[in-house]
Amino acid sequence: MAGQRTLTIIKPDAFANGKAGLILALLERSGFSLKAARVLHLTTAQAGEFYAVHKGRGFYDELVEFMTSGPCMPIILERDEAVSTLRTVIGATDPAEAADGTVRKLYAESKGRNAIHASDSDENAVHEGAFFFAQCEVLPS
Ligand code: 3AN
Repeated sequence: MAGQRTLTIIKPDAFANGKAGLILALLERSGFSLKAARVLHLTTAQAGEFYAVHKGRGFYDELVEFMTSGPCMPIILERDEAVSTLRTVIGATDPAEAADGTVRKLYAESKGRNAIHASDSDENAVHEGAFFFAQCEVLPS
């Protein structure tokens, strides 16, 4: 359903630090329900493909290295205005600039190791959801 779903990833830093449960609780408190979830350790090829849009930027290699440094947790979330609401709930890319109470303010270490990913548009939410999950692995509304 357009506008109702988004893709988040609890990144390797937060997962390794044992913050996955706390982040899920914050997301659920923010009105999201889980429609698909998994734990996986991305390969370099998979991380490179997922972040292909950033290829050529100065932080690309660092980003791929970080995202392959340990397990992460992709999740499809549902609620009204899913993309924009999740962007607000996770906070600014740089935790130093993130608002109080946001996931990144609470759990991110730096602009690179920033705890969580969120899709930036409905179109990318669909694309990113399909990157991680087969249709039969995603719950209906
Ligand atoms: P966001 O995740 O807030 O949408 P983007 O799309 O600008 O941010 O960047 C994607 C990811 O690339 C970020 N989550 C972060 O992990 C990494 N990144 C962005 N800018 C930097 C940077 N200047 N230095 C290191 N990593 C960065």
